[in-house]
Amino acid sequence: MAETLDRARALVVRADEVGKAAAGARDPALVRDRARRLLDDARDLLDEVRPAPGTTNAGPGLATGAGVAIDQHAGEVAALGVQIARRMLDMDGADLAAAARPTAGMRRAPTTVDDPVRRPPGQHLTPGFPVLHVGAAPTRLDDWHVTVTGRVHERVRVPLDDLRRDAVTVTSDFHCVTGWSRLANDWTGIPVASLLAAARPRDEATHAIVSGHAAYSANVALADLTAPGVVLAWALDGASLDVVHGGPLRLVVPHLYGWKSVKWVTEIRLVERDVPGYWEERGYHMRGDPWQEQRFRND
Ligand SMILES: Nc1nc2c(c(=O)[nH]1)N[C@H]1C(S)=C(S)[C@@H](COP(=O)(O)O)O[C@H]1N2
Ligand SMILES: [Mo]
Repeated sequence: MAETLDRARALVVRADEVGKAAAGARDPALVRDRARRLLDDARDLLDEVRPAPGTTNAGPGLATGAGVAIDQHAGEVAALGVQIARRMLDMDGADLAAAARPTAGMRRAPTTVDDPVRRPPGQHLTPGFPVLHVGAAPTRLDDWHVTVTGRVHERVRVPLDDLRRDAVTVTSDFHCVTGWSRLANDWTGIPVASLLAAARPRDEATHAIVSGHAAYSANVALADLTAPGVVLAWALDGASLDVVHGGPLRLVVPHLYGWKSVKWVTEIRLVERDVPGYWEERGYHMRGDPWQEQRFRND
């Protein structure tokens, strides 16, 4: 099982190398060839780890511990390898090189120079900005608003346009549990602390369940949710946030693994004890600190 995970991670590292090679490539055909082989390998691995039809990795099986989670995680990483390789094949050599440079409306390249000091253990940079979520992105985006519910003195419901009045821009790194990191992202949004202050949390509130489109959710301790740099964001690197990356409104908790950064946020519910969200129910860690490699429940 752990070996599968290593193989999956190696795929993403290879994708990273192909991406870097592409930027200075004299022979685009060679790069495409490497990307194609990568795609084949990633698909093979994905087939291996995908549960047989009719079975599921989720649910009570998790009582057996991190094994199931690692299996699912390897699937997620392999899927990421497929995604990256496919994207590479969709581009020709020139496009791949261009992908390493800033695009119009962006102040910097999607993947900047590596900074090992800022990469937590087991993480590496990937080309571009992978898109990772379960289910499909929402299609109805008008009239977006977020509610703060649960253990609060005052339930609030704030339309996105009102949030925009208190905009801040913060720079932070993003680390996905599948092993990729994207450094130096400029997120524009509202500090979650200000939104929560408006709802006046009750004394007994210790955690929040942040939920969004497609029944996704993540649990975050209030101390983590109100930390500096934690925002509900609608723009990234100077451009409005793509729907696939969580636009019109996503949570960004840069000091925890990316699965806590819920996309398409509609509700923050304050609770008086730590209850698992979507991935936590499936074996991921309750907190998810990348510097301590808190990937799975028992880490
Ligand atoms: N609503 C929703 N938010 C989500 C997810 C999801 O499946 N649904 N996936 C999470 C995971 S595992 C990661 S790593 C990041 C990925 O963000 P990105 O697609 O913008 O790179 O979104 C997080 N937020
Ligand atoms: Mo993730």
